[in-house]
Amino acid sequence: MNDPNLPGAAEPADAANDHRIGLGKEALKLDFVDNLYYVQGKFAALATQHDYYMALAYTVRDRLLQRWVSSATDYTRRGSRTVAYLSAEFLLGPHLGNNLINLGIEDEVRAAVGELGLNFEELLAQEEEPGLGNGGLGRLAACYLDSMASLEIPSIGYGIRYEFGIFAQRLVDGWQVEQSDKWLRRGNPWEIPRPEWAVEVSLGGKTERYIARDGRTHVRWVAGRKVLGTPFDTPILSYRKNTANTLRLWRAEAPESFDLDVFNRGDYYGAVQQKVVSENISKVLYPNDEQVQGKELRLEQQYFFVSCSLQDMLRILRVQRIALDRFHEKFAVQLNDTHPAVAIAELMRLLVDEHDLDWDRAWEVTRQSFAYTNHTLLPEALERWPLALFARVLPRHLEIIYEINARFLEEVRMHFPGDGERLARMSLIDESGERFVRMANLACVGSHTINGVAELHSRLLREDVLADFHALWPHKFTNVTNGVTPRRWMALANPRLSRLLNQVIGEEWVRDLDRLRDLESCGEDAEFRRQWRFIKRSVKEDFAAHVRRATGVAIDPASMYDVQVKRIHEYKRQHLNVLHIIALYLRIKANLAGDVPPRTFVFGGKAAPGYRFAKLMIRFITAVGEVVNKDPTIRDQLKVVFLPNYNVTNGQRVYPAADLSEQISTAGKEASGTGNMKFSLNGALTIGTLDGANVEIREEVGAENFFLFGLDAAQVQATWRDGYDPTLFYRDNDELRAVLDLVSDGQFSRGDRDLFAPLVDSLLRGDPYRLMADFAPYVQCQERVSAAYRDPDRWTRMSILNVARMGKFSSDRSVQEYCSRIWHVQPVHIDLLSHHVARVAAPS
Ligand code: F58
Repeated sequence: MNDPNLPGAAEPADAANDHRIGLGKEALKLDFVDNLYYVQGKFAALATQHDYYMALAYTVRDRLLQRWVSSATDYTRRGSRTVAYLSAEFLLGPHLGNNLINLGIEDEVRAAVGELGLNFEELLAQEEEPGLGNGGLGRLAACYLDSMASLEIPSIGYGIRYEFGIFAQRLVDGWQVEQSDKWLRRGNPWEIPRPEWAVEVSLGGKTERYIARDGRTHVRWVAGRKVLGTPFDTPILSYRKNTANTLRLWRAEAPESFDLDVFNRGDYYGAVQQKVVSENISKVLYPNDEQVQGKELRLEQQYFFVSCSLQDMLRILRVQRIALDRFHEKFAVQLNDTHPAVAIAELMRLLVDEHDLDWDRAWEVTRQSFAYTNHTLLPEALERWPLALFARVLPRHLEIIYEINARFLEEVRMHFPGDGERLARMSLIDESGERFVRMANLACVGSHTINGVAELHSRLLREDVLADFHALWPHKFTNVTNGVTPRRWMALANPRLSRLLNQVIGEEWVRDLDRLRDLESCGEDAEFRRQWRFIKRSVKEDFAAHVRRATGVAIDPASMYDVQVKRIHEYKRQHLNVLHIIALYLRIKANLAGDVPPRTFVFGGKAAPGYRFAKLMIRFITAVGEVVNKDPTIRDQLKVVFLPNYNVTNGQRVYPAADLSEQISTAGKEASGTGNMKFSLNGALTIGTLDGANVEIREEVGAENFFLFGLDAAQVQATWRDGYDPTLFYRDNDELRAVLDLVSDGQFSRGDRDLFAPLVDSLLRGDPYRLMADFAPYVQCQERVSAAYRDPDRWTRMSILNVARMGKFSSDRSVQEYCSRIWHVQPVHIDLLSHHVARVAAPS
């Protein structure tokens, strides 16, 4: 091992100090000062903390660029098969700390900025996180980029450069208030615009038929308007390899030519207005999770980034002199849910209309290019576009979808003759009432592989949501259970635990998470358990200090931290958690609690701005907190905090501090969950239902190390089939009745009996998420949790075993499965170009 460019390798003294690439402290210091002056244009007397952060970010970026140019050069030279990961969301989180971990220069940088008289943590805290996603789906895309780079898989992430990411959440009088996320306000040092690769995207207008020179009828799309897509590239660094891949996000602008037209008509304001309309497309991330809105602008967003990305892929083919009809050999295109599914029609249009391929060949290429990941079981989250809207925005694509549909339905008829109902269900067009384009059906028809994100989810897709497609094409279906990156969610988020792991099992676990197994025997070592507890305790102290700053509430690090952080949704059942808190509250007040260990309940999560019930759930949490936290009879045995603005940064704070992870969704509703994995990897135990990846987590860590409760998916289904009466639980369970009566009486709303009435009503009238059935089992299960927590040695053993057995849930494993079973892409090892070559010989 003598690669001078790999961190940790024996570096010649001069390489460590090379200008802009050296990883040694002195080079970092020099370049930092250089960047402050020459890039940021500041000097000590005027520089703010943010200027220093920018200088440091540029210093780190310089090191990334050498790896990035080397990777791009290698991929181009070899024409490497490449994953194109299409996702409307990438929830990245801050770059700086992560890049330092991946480069392996955290200590050097800490020392360098220290010697310059600066505080490293303070600089890190300056970074605005790019919150370009809603939740699990967007964060998964970010974890997969990290793993693809670290596994040396050639890949490009394609998405939208939203000017405003997910809103910032504040709490005012216990209610959620949204604030726009101006993450670009002070500049983004991690991205590089590439205006030379901008592309035009058409929207609206009409189609025309004409006879081309080959004598065949062709179709021309006469656009109503055009927008320009400019790519902004962010390097995605691998963990201690030379690979740096690209995340390419598109920003919408008005094309010059279009401007000119309007100017020439003398309509200056009209021209500016056009600009505004065009730029709107990449203005803001839609903040809804699970409940899709059929908004025209959203369809425009989806089509915009998809068309830009496919045109970009065609450009890459041209540069590498690869024939168009070998598109599928060069690219494995992954559709992250149906949001980019219009890509199927767009690739057909590009190949057939713009590049004269015949339909059958184009369709073969298309079908061999795409694979589709489904992320939901909720019917209301399946995307469908009103036909009239679709026709208005994408007239040509609708024609193409009709043609695909006609041929597809012919195939269905052949397989299932005389089954009209099946035909109606499978059609790409929903004609049961108002007509819609069904995006999941389009994705299934145009993809070679369809996967769910956990075993249970994939089974429910096969048996229920996509059963008709499974009956027709069973070979297309597979499962890839989600995973999370151990770099961000362990090494970066939990440095203390990581240091202990490094000491005891070596450092390889970061790239090979199965190595955690070596911890299994440590649970029997009393000294190790003591260290384990010491670390958890100190992380909990830091978290308490953070909670104090963020909310003003004092929490006790000696109490059990019982945490539920995720988007707020009825199916995730934060309100079930609250009902349990109220039950404990009543028990303590009645002196019936016995010897319960003190608990701190931590909640965090955003509600979609238009989802009134979810906002009321937040108010319910904060209202119970207000009463419980200041009730002297509770004597600090219970605390309830709502941590505002749950995002990646706050996730990095909370997962390492948690003792108990709440994964309590109604069975059959959560596709996978990934927070469940982050908690367990940081030593929290899980209380959960048999839903999503909980099933597999429990399998891995062992039933005896997992707190299971509640109906399973089949039992939930049975309640729908056989009837369900939530009032019976109210009638028969005294504790549940007391809890709900207290809420109805206005105990948590200063006597206002109306405030939480919608909540209580939803439970007593229908209870679609089956909280009433699961309440008693949940409370009993929580008693088992308390009993286990009272025995620190037992709890610690369980915690160690949880971590030791979580290796499966690395996103490296997930990505490897995609690579071997779906993408058929191989790793490419990158040799670092020398500084000199990188500077002068990069291909255009
Ligand atoms: C989530 N979906 C699933 N959607 O709910 C979760 O179980 C799973 O672990 C995760 O995907 C990753 O597979 C999700 O986050 C969204 O946020 C969409 C945003 C766009 C509108 C529709 C929902």
